Amino acid sequence: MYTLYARNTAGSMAPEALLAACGAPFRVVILERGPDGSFEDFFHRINPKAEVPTLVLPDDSVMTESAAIMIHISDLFPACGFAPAIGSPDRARYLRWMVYLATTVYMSDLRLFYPARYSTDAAAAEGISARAAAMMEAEFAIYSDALGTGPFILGGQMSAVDIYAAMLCTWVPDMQQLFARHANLSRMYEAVLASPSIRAVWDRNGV
Ligand SMILES: N[C@@H](CCC(=O)N[C@@H](CS)C(=O)NCC(=O)O)C(=O)O
Repeated sequence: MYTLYARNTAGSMAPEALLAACGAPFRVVILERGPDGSFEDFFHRINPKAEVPTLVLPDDSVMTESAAIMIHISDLFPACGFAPAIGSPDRARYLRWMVYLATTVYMSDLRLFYPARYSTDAAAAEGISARAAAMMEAEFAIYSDALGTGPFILGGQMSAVDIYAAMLCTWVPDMQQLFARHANLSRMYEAVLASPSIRAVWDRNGV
């Protein structure tokens, strides 16, 4: 049994959708914040960085880092077809864009919404957010070009990268405007959400 520590709509949504789509046995533990905004003490003992997603594996080892979790789960459930096998021609492209999204769009999103965490100068927050929004737009534009008519990053075959990208789209303050600018992202998002098990996780998260 996998245990996914999560917050609705946060970075745990893609791993939750992947676990569901793979038919993996898992439970979701939704974390609550204390009055000071921090997570409960027990969670800091599981993940010293106190971030979601945090996944406890069946052997009780702990995995963090959303992209690593996506890659690991997809590899463990090859029958689901969400990861090209090691050595297959698509593997490099799959890894490239998974890590791209985790290190660019995800990080820009954090700076956009939590600017105070990125400077000791409170006055800098507005500029950090504004710059992050611009960077996120440029990063999505690069990803949209890479998608082409896809609809997925590997063409006709959905992979874990697409689930991850769909989650990141939901964090854009105006997702419909994003889709108006980037038809490739819109097409990819609709194709990912056509999966009933993924749609059900989006619904459970309240998206
Ligand atoms: N690099 C990490 C980032 C995880 C992360 O920053 N998660 C956010 C939510 S999306 C979080 O839990 N932040 C802690 C907080 O908000 O207190 C990953 O890819 O999993």
